[in-house]
Amino acid sequence: MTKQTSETVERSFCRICHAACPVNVHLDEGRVVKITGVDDDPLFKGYTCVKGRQLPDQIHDPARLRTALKRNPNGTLEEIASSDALDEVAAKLQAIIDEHGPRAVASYTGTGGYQNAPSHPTAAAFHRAIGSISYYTSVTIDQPMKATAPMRMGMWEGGPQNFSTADVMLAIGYNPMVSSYAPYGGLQGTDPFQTLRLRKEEGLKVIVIDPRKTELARQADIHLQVKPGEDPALLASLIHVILAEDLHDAEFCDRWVEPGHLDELRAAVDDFTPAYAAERCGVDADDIVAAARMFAAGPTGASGSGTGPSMSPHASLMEHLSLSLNVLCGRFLREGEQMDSGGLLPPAAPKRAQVIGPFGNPKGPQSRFRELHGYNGEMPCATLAQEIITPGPEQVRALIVNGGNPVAAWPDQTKSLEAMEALELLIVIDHRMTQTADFADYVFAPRLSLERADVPPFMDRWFRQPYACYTPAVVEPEGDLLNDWEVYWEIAERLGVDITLAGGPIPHRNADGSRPTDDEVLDLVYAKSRVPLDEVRAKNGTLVPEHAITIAPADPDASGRFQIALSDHMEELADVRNETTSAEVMRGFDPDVHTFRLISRRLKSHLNSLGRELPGLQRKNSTNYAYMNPADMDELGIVDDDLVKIASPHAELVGVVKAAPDVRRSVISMAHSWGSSTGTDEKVRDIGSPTNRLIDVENGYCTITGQAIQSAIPVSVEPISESALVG
Ligand SMILES: Nc1nc2c(c(=O)[nH]1)N[C@H]1C(S)=C(S)[C@@H](COP(=O)(O)OP(=O)(O)OC[C@H]3O[C@@H](n4cnc5c(=O)[nH]c(N)nc54)[C@H](O)[C@@H]3O)O[C@H]1N2
Ligand SMILES: Nc1nc2c(c(=O)[nH]1)N[C@H]1C(S)=C(S)[C@@H](COP(=O)(O)OP(=O)(O)OC[C@H]3O[C@@H](n4cnc5c(=O)[nH]c(N)nc54)[C@H](O)[C@@H]3O)O[C@H]1N2
Ligand code: SF4
Ligand SMILES: [Mo]
Repeated sequence: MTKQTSETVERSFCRICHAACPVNVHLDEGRVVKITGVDDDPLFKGYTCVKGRQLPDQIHDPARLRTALKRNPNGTLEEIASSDALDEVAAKLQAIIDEHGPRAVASYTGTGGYQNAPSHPTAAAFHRAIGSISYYTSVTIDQPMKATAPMRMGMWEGGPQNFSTADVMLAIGYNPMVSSYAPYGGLQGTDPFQTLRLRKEEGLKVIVIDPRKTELARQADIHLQVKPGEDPALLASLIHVILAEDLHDAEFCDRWVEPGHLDELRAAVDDFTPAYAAERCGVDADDIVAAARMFAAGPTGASGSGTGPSMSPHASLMEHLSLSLNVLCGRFLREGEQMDSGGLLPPAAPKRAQVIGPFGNPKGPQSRFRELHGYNGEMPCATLAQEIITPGPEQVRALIVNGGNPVAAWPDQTKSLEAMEALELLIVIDHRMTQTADFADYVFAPRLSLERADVPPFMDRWFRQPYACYTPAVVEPEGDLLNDWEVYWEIAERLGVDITLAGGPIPHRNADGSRPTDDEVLDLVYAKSRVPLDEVRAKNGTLVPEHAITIAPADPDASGRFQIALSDHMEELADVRNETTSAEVMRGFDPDVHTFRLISRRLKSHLNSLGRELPGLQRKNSTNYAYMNPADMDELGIVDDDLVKIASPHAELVGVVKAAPDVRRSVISMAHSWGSSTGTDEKVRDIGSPTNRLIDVENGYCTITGQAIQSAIPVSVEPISESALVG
C-alpha cells in the first residue's frame, strides 16, 4: 500500500548562498519534505546544488534555535521570551550610548545577513539612526579592492563586456563551479556547468590563473598554475607582452586613459618579462605569451578576479592590474550595446559609455588602526577586533552580529577571541550555536529563508540576463522567531529612533501590537528601484528583456580618464620586482622554514562556517582537509588522514591531510571558517581547524583596504602524531 500524502509544491528561491537558485519546495502538512530545481526556469534550468537540497534538514533541524537565549551569570544559556530579551538589550545599549557615545555600539552583518534583503539596509539604517559609525560587514574582508580599485583608477559606467557574447574570459582565482561566484564580466554560478559548455561550443576561450587545477581550470584553454600570491608579477607580465607586441586597443586608450599613463605603465612592467615571470610564478614562459595573445586577440571578453588572489599579498595591486588589462584592451560596453545583466532593484542610474571618477582613496571615518578609512557607509572589518579590544574613548563595547560568524570568519582569530571576551554586550542573530554564539550574551533565533518574503539583493545585479526574482514566505514559522530586520527594528522602537530606508521610516508598531510585514519593509528598501517591486513580484522567475539596459552615449565633455599608472601602485610594482616571493611582505617569514603556502578555497558542501549541523553535508566533509600534492606527502612521509602541524609566522594549527593531485606542489589548499571556539584543535577530525588563526591583521595587510593576508599564507608543514592532539 502506498502512503497517502497531501504534498503541495510552492515556488521559492534558495538563500544558502547568493546564487538565488529557484526551487520547488515540496510541503507535506506544513513540513518541507523535499527541494527540487525548477526545470522550466529560463536561467537556471533546474540547477540546484547539494547545499540547497538540504533546506528541509535546515528548517526542521531539531537543534535549530527557536527561541531567544540569555547568558546567565554562571555562563549557561537559558531561554527567554524575545520581547524580554529585547527590553534588556535595548536598556543595555542605551546605557552604553549614554556613557560612551554611539560609536561604542557596532554591528557586523555577515553572509547570512546578505542573503536576506532587508537585513543589511536595516542594520545600516539603525546605525545612522543612533549616530554610530561602527557598522561593519563581511564585504570589507571579502575582496574590498573590488570597490576601491575602480574608485581609485576610474570606472567605466557602462560596465564590462558581456559574458554571453565574450570571446575570451580571464579568470584569476575564482571557481564558480563550486562557489557560484559572480566575477566581473565572467562566468557566474547560475547553472555554471551547462552555461560554460554551451559558451565553449560557441568558441569562448578560457584562461584560468589558479594554483589548483580547479573545476573551472579543467575546462581552460590555458591554465597558468601560478604559485600562490604571485599574481601581480604574472599579470604585469601579461601586460608586458600586450604592450611589447602592441596588442592593446590604442584608439580606446588614446581617448580614455590619462595622458602619459600608458607609457608609465609600459615602463613599470618593462622588466616583468615572460622569462622572469615564468621563473617567479612557476609557470611556462610560452604559456604566458600565449595567454597574453589570447586575451588581447579577444576581440571581446573580460579579466576578473576572485577571492584567492584578493586575499593574497599585494591584492589591491593585483586588482589594479586585472582592471588595467580590460582598459588596455578596451573591454567595456559601448554606446548602443545592451548589458547582459543590470539589476532590477537598484535605483535608475545613467549607464554611459564613459569613465567616471577617479575618486581616490576611501574617505569615510577613520579607524583607530592602521590609518584606514571606511567607505560606502562601512568601516573596515579587519580592524573591528582591535576597536573592541583597545581601550580609549572610542572603544567598541557592544556588538550585534547579524548572520555572521566572527570567531570563525574574521582574519586573526587570536584577536577575534580576545574581542569576544572583551565585549560588554554581544548579541548574535543566528539559528545555530556558532563559534561566535558561544560568547553571546543574547542570541536571537531568526526566521529562515523559506519563512520570509525576500528578493536576492546581490544576485539581482549579476543574473546573466535581466531576470525577476521574488519569493513570499512559503513555510509557516514555528517558535519565537524574528527576522533579522525585526531585531533591529524592535531595538529602535525601544530606543525611540526611526529606521529610515529608501522609501522612508519603517512604520512604528501597529495599534494591535503587530509589526510591519516583510513585504512592507521590502517596499521601503526598494522604493526607488529601477523596476517597481510589484512588477518584480508579478514577473518572478521570468526573463524581463524589456528591462535590459542600453548604454547611453558619453557626455560630450566627459573628462574622466583611467589612471592605470597610479604612482603608489607603480612603486609597489617595483617592490614586487625586488622580492623573491610575495611572502616577504610578512614579518617573520623565513624562506627556509615557511616553504609552503596555504591557500583558501570553497567546498561544494559548505558555505563558509555553515554545514556542520546538516547531516547530508557533514557526511561529505567532516573536516576542512588540508589538501596537498601527493608528491609533497611522499616527501613528508604522510598518507591520507594523517595529522600535520601547519605553522605561519604568527600561529599554528593542526590539519588532516588529503592527497589532491590538482593542488600545486608546496601548496596547501584549505577551506576557512572551520574549527572550535577554544583556540585549540583536539577535535580537528570532527570539526576542522580555523585557518584564520594563522593570520595577523597587522602583518602584511593592504594599506588601502586593510585586507589581511588570508590566502597564500607562508607556512611550514610537519607531521605530528595523534597523541600530540591531546597533549
Ligand atoms: N582565511 C579566510 N578567511 C575568510 C575567507 C577566506 O577565503 N579565507 N573568506 C572571507 C569571506 S569571502 C567572507 S564573506 C567571510 C564570511 O564571514 P561570515 O559571514 O561572518 O561567516 P559565515 O560562516 O558565512 O556566517 C554566516 C552565518 O549566518 C548564519 N545564517 C544563515 N542563514 C541565516 C539567516 O537566515 N538568518 C540569520 N540571522 N543567520 C543566518 C549561519 O548560520 C552562519 O553562522 O569570511 C571571510 N574569511
Ligand atoms: N560552495 C560554496 N560556495 C560559496 C562559498 C562557500 O563557502 N561554499 N562562499 C561564498 C563566498 S562568501 C564567496 S566570497 C564566494 C567566493 O567565490 P570564489 O572567489 O570563486 O571562491 P573559491 O571557490 O574559493 O575560489 C578561489 C580560488 O582562488 C584560488 N586561489 C587561492 N589563492 C590564490 C592566489 O594567490 N592566486 C590565485 N590566482 N588563485 C588563488 C583557489 O585555489 C580557488 O580556486 O563564494 C561563495 N560561494
Ligand atoms: S548554488 Fe547556492 S543558491 Fe543555489 S542551491 Fe546551492 S546553495 Fe542554494
Ligand atoms: Mo564572501
